[in-house]
Amino acid sequence: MDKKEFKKKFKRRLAEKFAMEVTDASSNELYQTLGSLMTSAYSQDWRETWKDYRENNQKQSYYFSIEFLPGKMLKSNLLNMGWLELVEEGLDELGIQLNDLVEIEPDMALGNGGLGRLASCFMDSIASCGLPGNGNGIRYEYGLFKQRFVDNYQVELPDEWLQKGNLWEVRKESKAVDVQIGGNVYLKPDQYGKLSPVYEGGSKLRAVPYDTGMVGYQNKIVNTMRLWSLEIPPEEEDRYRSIEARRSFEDLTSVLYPDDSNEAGRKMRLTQEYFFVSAGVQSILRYFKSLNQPMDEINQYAAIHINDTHPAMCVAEFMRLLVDEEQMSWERAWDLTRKVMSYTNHTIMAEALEKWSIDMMKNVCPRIYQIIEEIDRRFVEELIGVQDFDLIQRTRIIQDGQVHMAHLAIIGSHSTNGVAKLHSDLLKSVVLHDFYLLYPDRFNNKTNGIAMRRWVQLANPAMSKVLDATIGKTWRKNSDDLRLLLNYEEDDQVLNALAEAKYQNKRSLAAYIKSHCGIEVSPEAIFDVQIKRLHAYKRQLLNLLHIIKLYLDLKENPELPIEPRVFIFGAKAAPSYHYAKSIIKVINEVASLINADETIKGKLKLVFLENYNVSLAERIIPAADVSEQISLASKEASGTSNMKLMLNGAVTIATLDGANVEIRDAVGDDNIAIFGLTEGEVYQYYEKRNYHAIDLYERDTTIQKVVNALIDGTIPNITKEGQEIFDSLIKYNDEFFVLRDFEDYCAAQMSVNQAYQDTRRWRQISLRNTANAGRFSSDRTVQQYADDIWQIEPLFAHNDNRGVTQH
Ligand code: 475
Repeated sequence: MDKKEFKKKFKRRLAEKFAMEVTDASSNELYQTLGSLMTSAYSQDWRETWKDYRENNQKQSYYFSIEFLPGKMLKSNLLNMGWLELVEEGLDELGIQLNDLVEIEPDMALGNGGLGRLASCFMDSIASCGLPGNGNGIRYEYGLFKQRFVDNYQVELPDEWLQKGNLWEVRKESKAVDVQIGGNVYLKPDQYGKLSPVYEGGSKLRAVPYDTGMVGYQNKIVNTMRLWSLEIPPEEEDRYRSIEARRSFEDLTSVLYPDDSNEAGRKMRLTQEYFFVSAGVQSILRYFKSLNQPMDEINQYAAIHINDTHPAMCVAEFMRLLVDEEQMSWERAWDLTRKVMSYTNHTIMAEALEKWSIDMMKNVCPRIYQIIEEIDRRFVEELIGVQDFDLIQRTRIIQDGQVHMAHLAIIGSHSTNGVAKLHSDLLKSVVLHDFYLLYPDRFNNKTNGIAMRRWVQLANPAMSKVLDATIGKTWRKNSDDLRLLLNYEEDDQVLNALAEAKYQNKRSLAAYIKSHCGIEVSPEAIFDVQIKRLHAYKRQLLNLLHIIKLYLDLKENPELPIEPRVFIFGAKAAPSYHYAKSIIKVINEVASLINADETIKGKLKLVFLENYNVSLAERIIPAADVSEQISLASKEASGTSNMKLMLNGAVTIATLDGANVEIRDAVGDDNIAIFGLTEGEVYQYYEKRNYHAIDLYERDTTIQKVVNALIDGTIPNITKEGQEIFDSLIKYNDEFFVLRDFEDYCAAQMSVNQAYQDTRRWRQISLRNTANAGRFSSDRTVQQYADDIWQIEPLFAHNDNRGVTQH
């Protein structure tokens, strides 16, 4: 399609859909028109991709995730379709700004943070690598809450993302399945004495899939992200006549649980989990049966991936369908289940390790509980006398009245992976050590990655242009080619061009900050960024204490030779996470104090941007000079904002945690500021129980001064919150070693300050960060999953020109 044709089609579609001309149409009508042109254009490829998989009996992977966090899809789809430039120019000629239409699309925010965003980066990469893989999740009516600040406190508003409809989804009524919830199940012998389940009571839920095309990068592949929506089956209408009954039914899948890395343990959450697990597994089996292949070979057609433990019931549901519905023997079914399933662990935080009480599970999915009980019984039976008794007790699925979901996922699958080298090592040596003893071959690492297309090509067109002009365009397909940039680290023209692109991005972020927060910030200042969920272990508090220190130092000596700095935060706190909300309040109050204080001559600014989400990340990241990755070593499984920021040329201040370790290896010690305890030192403290925060506080006058500012009235309006945080450090012994790492952190900050003063050197460091980021592409990550875990291959062209781009 050329520009002329696009304009013609666009005008025609607008006339057909709305009976309008461009000049009369609203942005929303124009957006709908463009979207409809796009979906009808890729639908053909979508159908053909699907047909090709089917006709080739292609093995497919199914990524089960309770969260997906795609953000906006308009530009990403345009880019992957190869339409971006053409549409941008064509619209411009019609007097329409593409970016105005982009604003219309709500962020699709069916996830909390890292885990959900990773799932969406994978969806983009799986399609872009031409791999046959699908997503399976929940179509929440409300996405992650919208964050507003009122009196500097976080308040949460509902995210009604579907209000204006959703362009990209297709409701597939014909593919609906029913999910049985609750009731009683007992086993009854049939005429041959085989036990089959008989269900009594309970209710049937109708699961209706909404499919969204996952468009591959200029390769004609369109995969499917399938999200299940809950409906009342027509035959059950009578039970839901009253408004309350209807409401409580519909509530089941209407909201995403807003806790990141925390297990809420509510019955509704368990229902959500079983709902999308059962619907997804049923639909995989139904598809497989339509292929008329022997059931025994299903592992050659399907790989089911369990993204964290939330979908761990896939193991039991798959067993249920094979044993109860397909009459397969337990042993054969179990062998297949383990071959089909694989599992990723995303966190070592104890409070995130999912456990369900037996009672609740019996209540929500009684048959699944029976099957888990049998898996557990056989697990113990097999190991007794072979393995140490205590080891068996520690690894069994059911313990102390609770079902341990990670145990189910590990025992019922052939692969368990962590998400960065350090994390995978910790799984083997500490967190899942017992399982490593039992199944050493199942453990492996798959370091996370990010969708380079979104995080450079879309988010940072200014830098992308410089890259094209410097190293050619191959980096757009093969991110390892970013390394070619290293040839230019002494080339002032390139260094300046990259710096100019950064400056441009900083100017537009400064404009956003001005219009959204009313705060004036200078694009000449260092933009220092920490963007991630608010969590004690991520240590936004450490960042804040350093800011308070700088402020107090500047108050004492306004001539202090520091580079002007703008500290930028973006973070949501779980609504029930009281401590995290207190941190937000205090950061906001410190911001009010600092930003209004003229005596420090604008050397310091603090901006907490409201409602951090994927779209805001796309604005902040290209403008960042410094990336804060300061979690307590051993706590952050991987991190992915660290990768996005380095890719966009930010210099990282980091602890040796998660993927920071691999970022350090990629750029070398001179191009990153490492500080703080190592994971080994943290474990030493745990073992010896010899950390005493109060000693540090009493000994170190700087720490005293800074920490006292929380309670001595220096910062207004934080009487309660300041005390709470003060107590967490002093009275409750600083669980995350903030004070222990404080001095080292300040030194690292100082070294960054100095490096920035040498402009040329800073630009070189920045260039080296971008140049070495290629390995963190999620294209690489999903290819490793495909090769090592799922054993799936790209579809090769067998007719016409449906070629597949190889990476
Ligand atoms: C890690 N979320 C990051 C990222 O691997 C890592 C959501 C609901 C309930 C419980 N937990 C969650 C997470 O655990 C999560 O997002 N984990 C994150 O996964 C991708 O990069 O280090 O914290």
